Amino acid sequence: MATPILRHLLTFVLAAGLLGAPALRAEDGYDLWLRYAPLPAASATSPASAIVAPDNASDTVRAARGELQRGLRGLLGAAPAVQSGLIADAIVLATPDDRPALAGLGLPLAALGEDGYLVRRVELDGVPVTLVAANGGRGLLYGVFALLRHLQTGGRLEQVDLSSAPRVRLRLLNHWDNLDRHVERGYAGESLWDWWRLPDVVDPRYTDYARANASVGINGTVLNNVNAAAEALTPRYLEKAAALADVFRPWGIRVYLSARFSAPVDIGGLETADPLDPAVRQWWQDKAAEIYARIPDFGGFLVKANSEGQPGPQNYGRSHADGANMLAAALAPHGGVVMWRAFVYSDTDPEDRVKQAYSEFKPLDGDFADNVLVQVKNGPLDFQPREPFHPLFGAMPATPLLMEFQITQEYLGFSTHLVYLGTLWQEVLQSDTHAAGPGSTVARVIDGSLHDKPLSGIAGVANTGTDRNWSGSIFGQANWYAFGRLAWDPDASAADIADEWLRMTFSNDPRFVGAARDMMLRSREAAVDYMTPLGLAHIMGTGHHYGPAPWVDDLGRPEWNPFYYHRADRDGIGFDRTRSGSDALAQYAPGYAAPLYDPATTPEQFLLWYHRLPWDYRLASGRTLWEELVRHYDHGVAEAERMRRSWAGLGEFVDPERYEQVARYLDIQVREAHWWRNACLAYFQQRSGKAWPDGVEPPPLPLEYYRSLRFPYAPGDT
Ligand code: GCW
Repeated sequence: MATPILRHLLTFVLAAGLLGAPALRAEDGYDLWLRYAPLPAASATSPASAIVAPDNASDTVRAARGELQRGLRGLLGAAPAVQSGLIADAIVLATPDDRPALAGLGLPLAALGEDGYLVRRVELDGVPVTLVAANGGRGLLYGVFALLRHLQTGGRLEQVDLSSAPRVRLRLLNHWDNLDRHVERGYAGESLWDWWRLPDVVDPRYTDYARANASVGINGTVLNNVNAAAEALTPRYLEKAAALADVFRPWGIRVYLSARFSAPVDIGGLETADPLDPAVRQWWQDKAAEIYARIPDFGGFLVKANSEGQPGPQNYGRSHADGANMLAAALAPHGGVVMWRAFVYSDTDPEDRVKQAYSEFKPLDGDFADNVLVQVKNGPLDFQPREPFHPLFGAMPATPLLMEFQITQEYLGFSTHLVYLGTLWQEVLQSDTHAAGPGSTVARVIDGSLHDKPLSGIAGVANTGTDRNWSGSIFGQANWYAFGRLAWDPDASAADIADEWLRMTFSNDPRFVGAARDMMLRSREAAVDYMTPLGLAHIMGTGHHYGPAPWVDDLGRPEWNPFYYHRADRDGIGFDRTRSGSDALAQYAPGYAAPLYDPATTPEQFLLWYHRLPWDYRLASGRTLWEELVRHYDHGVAEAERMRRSWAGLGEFVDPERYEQVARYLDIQVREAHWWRNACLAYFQQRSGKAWPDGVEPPPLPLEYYRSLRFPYAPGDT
């Protein structure tokens, strides 16, 4: 009997043969959204006659030119030649410096800054052309990708009219990649960086990585894990990092490194890493000079200090600002920045964990050097399926705050759950902090506009690895893509981004795009519902964070335990963060916090995050809290099943290899959604003592079964 894959292939080949349709070429996902698949004849756009670019092109302009040729060859079947003379219907890449005629066109080039671009049909010296204009090479590169995206998503060359400039300066990936290639929280194979063979062997894949990032405007990458090995700063490894920097440079991507705070002791032979010690300061200055000698455009350091066992300035009785400023002073002469993480919670402090970062950092506002950004996770806990925005956003007007999102799905089912994160990030970015009155969105804190900050940044913890498809799953690629697009424009719409990605990755057929976009847009809420509905959080398995474990209550520190976050017993469930509890709400501006003090005016999605309520508490629906909790878990499962059904109807639009992988993963997701629902409800039912609501299926197995499951080799663990 044929395996499902064979069966699918067979049906597919037969159907294609019978209908005389061209067979969809099997694809493994390596090409991401840069497949440049031939445009269907019906929508074919008029070909370009040539690519006109300056003779003395920089590496970046050469990269742009090459990408344009590659893209057009795929999309239109032929790559126009590159030449320097103008001819009608050419695509012209130009900056005001190399083509003074641009000045006469009255184009709004000044507003584009260094990285913005403009693509439109114009007459240049009397010749009708498609112009890609920018103030420099990077802008041209981004303009070329925008033009290709326009064609890939069904736009026509003769109608092109695009203009955009990034709102955020630093648009970075953070790799939690160890030097032994293990990726902390990685679910897509090993690290892309083959540290051992670098710099002698430079994998061509590094170029494709850079192309993919450049195509969405990502302009920097932190190569190594924030739980950093000091060896990353030794000459041997700097040479390797320099080789990667050489590959990335033409694509507008700078290299950054995570710095271990104790490096002067670990690899420098000093006895202290005290940031106020002159020898320590000198050591970092020398280290910076050494790095810049090898990597002249090195971006700077990312630092996790005094957090989860990492060393930091507090080991020497100094503050986070002392530590950050010491590194900032070493980098400043070279133009580098320090990204100092605010992900701190103490191992001795009994304060509500979600309050601790604010308590620690807010008093330091104004103390950081000009080239320091404080890097803050989107929520105050840890990349949960849903959290309110972090209270530091809006609360440090004198400090540039860099947003840290997590692209890799540590708490969201790993790479086998289809969870489109664009909607999660949009929800955070559009949250109103009320810090400077209504309309003070997180997006405006991050892009620097709210408090007039010249430095701004967004980082995403990467989901890339050695898997052929880069992200461990095809739909995981959408999260990488969406991260880049939102970093460029934090007000972009997650729905539009999903639409674009689907068209580039699969097909422009509206029947496909409509159904698949619907799956993507509902997927995150589905995951919230089958994992942590109504404001629950952090009830995942210990260490690996795979699967449900709300019952865990015996770990060394209270906040390591899922139980700490829900406190379910006979009387009720939830964490009281109002005045009668931890009053974490006091860390937010009153405009945001006021309605949240009352459960009746708290959005249900945050109900148990802010309130502890009795099981019989009635929600707006008229149902009790217990009934509503059950309903949400059931709804999450139904949504996962619905996704699987939707995908089953989309086979004709997708090549068999990618179709099958998505289908198999959806099987896993449905199975695990049931598992989450059953395990959590079995546990909460036991804690509450409540009867199963009418018509609800009790979990098929006893709680003990779910509690007994162990996952010793789950990927990505520390
Ligand atoms: O999300 C948690 C992870 C750790 C991670 C830490 C952090 C890199 O479980 O693996 O360490 O956060 O962000 O520092």
